[in-house]
Amino acid sequence: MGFKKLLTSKKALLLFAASMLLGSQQLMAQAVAQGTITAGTPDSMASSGMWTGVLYYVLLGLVACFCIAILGKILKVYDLTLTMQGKKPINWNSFMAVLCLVFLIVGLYGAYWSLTVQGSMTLPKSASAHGVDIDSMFNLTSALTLIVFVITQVLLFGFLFFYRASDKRKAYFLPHNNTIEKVWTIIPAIVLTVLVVFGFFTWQSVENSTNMKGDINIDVTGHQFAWELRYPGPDGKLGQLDYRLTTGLNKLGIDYKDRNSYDDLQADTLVLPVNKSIRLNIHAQDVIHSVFMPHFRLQQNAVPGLPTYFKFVPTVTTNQMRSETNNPKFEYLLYCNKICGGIHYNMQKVVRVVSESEYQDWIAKQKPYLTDQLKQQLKVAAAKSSAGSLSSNKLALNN
Ligand SMILES: [Cu+2]
Repeated sequence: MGFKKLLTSKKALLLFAASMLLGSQQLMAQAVAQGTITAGTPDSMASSGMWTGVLYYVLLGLVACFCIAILGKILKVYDLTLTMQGKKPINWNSFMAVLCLVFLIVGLYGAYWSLTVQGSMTLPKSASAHGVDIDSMFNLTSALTLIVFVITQVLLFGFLFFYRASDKRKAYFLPHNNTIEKVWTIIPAIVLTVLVVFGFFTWQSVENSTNMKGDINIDVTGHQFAWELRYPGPDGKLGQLDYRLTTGLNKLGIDYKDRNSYDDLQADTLVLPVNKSIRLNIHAQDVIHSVFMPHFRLQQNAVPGLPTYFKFVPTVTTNQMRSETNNPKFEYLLYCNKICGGIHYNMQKVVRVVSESEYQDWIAKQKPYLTDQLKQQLKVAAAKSSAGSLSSNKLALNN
């Protein structure tokens, strides 16, 4: 095979992709074992050293492929020599059958390795009340599919091994068997029905949260490329928003004709009191973003012009999670889960779950959105408006 042909060969590309994948997975597993990275913090993976390591595994994969090809050629020569000497040639059917058995054992070990080593790289236990239900649904689905996976692989490769072509027996012709048809239709139908119904009720309980009262209402607004947070002030109510009122100072377009807006607060960190029901009101100002808080098993799109919301109860404080994960630097994060533009990766916010008293201390220190500068701007706008210009964002400060 010429070099040009090798480059365009699908098999060669497939081998290259497989070695890249295996190499990066192997290195990630090593990094986790050494404690260089921790579960849930994939950003720290982007080190140049890792890619040199992947290249090493790609080369190792290519060397292994060459060795197998050379071994194949040697066997072929050996086989031809046996034929020339009038001896019994290699039984290729038995040879392939043994290879199938080896493939089954290596493959099953690979699946076990992946479960134990990479399994530890998944997220830690859920930190929200509904997350426990989602996790149990995920675990049940994984357990069932794992059982089916092992049974089907053992049957597939076991049949290839035990019923390989042989001169000593004749193949059994089986055109149709109703019992087998019934078994492999009814059993998957029952299992899938159980999974779908279980999933439906779990999803209903998560999304259909109308009877869960939101103790704290928080506005989360996405724009390219940051999240803005708005907390209600002492009145516990958030004022109305109107995107047409957005200015340099009034970044969210808060409507100050609504008195509930006066004491609204701005914050840099999403701080949540533990075991309280939280309602996130989700907005977007430009393109579709997505509020993604994986530790709370929470994701909801932020759509311009269509406010959405998500209610949930955080159940594990940041400090508890730090001691449980043995990681004193652990932080919950709020990500954007829509590729919304060039600096999409920058849309991260720290989420901190604290006790009720810590929350009260923190909220008391947050600054109001209505700054003196903004008050000044609104007064000018109100004066202009009363002088006959277009109606604008008036401020009724005579309370
Ligand atoms: Cu985004």
